[in-house]
Amino acid sequence: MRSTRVTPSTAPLERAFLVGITLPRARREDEIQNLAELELLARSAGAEVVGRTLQSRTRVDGTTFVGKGKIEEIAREIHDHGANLVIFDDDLTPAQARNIEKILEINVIDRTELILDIFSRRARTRQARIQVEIAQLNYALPRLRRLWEHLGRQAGGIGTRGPGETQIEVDRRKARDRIASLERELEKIYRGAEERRKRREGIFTVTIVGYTNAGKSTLLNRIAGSGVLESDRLFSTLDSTTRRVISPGGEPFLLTDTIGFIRKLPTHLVDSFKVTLLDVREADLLLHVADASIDRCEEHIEVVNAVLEDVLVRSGSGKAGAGARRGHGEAASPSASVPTVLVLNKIDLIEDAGRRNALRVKHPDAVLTSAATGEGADALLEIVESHLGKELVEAEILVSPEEGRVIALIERSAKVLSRKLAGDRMVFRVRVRKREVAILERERAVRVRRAPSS
Ligand SMILES: Nc1nc2c(ncn2[C@@H]2O[C@H](COP(=O)(O)OP(=O)(O)OP(=O)(O)O)[C@@H](O)[C@H]2O)c(=O)[nH]1
Ligand SMILES: [Mg+2]
Repeated sequence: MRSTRVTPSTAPLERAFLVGITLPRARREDEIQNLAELELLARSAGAEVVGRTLQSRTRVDGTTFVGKGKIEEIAREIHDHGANLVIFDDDLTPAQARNIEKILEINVIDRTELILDIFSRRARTRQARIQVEIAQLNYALPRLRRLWEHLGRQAGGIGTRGPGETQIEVDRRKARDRIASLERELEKIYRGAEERRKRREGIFTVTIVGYTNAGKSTLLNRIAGSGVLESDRLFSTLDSTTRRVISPGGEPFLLTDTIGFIRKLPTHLVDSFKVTLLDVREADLLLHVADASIDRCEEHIEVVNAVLEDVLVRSGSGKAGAGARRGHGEAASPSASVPTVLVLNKIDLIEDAGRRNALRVKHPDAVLTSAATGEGADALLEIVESHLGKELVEAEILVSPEEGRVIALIERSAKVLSRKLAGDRMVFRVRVRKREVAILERERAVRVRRAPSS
């Protein structure tokens, strides 16, 4: 298995101080975990976390988010730790951010800005870059004034990359024009992707979804043996990667790795990543990968289900709906008609047999895997195969040997059981999806005879 790993290139530039609050209805334990996740995010953005604080409040302060006294305390901590960046775990209004910056005289960003920054660092393809830039511009629009103040003071830090850096002089109108033009470009890319999807229509498509860092890319690499970036940083994958895989029984299917989800995923991102997330809507089977080794496993599963629902409902998919039907062997999933298999990954890290059993009891239909060691991969492939098998029929396809394109199509999308030349025709005996038979029947050069049993 080939894999590329991210290695930190230089010493961290930013020394970040993290701030969270606990409101009356939240559990302090949860907020501590949330801050730990914020720390992972900050580190993924290349910052070093030098301190943190969690304040219990009855409500959010409209002017400075946390209370005045707390801000003064933060000011002292920043000084003591030599921090040069403050990151709030919740989204700040433009006014709050401005006010806090005035007092602290230091770069202040919120969770959304941090996530957008990570995305902008990770974006590699044109599509991902456009998606991130649209999200950044939409986020920046109501905050332009603050952004310009920012840039007047310092540049190059977390949260100041992207549109701000290159378009310091643009006004709102220009930003909107830019968004419109990016959206047009995205639309073109989208149409290209549509074409590609049409071409692969008929092949069983399995899409891997899950919380960031759950091991989705590692699982894809394990199953498809391909070099997709896997790393312990958050949001390593921004673009969907699709690999063609042959099941143990010899049936081809497509396996797609997607962007990770996270608690409080910025809305702008969900919107602009819709193209990527089409892979979710159009899947025949979803593999929901969760990191079973962490305390928050259940919570992450719920977050992913909620984002899936958001994506499916807001993108107007007919597959979504409130009354999600749950078939046997399928995880509780909002993606109604897309069957979903829950994959509890990283079980190599769970040595305690009691904990493994508890997982099995809680999720009787889930597959326990370790993408790292390969444990459970065969069981997972069997499940994929059983879903795939439900849709397969045997057929005989007659085609002229000159029809190279059609022959390639047959060989790509079907399991060829035998092939022979009969007169001026090639006769393929295949096991293939019903949908694929329908597609082949549309080809003029082809005659399809379904096997009597199907
Ligand atoms: N011990 C152990 N580590 C794993 C396993 N699967 C993945 N990892 C590690 O977990 C980290 C995240 O793995 P990825 O495959 O990059 O996770 P991902 O879900 O693709 O993450 P994003 O693309 O960032 O959303 C990497 O350091 C992997 O080596 C596993 O089964 N066991
Ligand atoms: Mg990944």
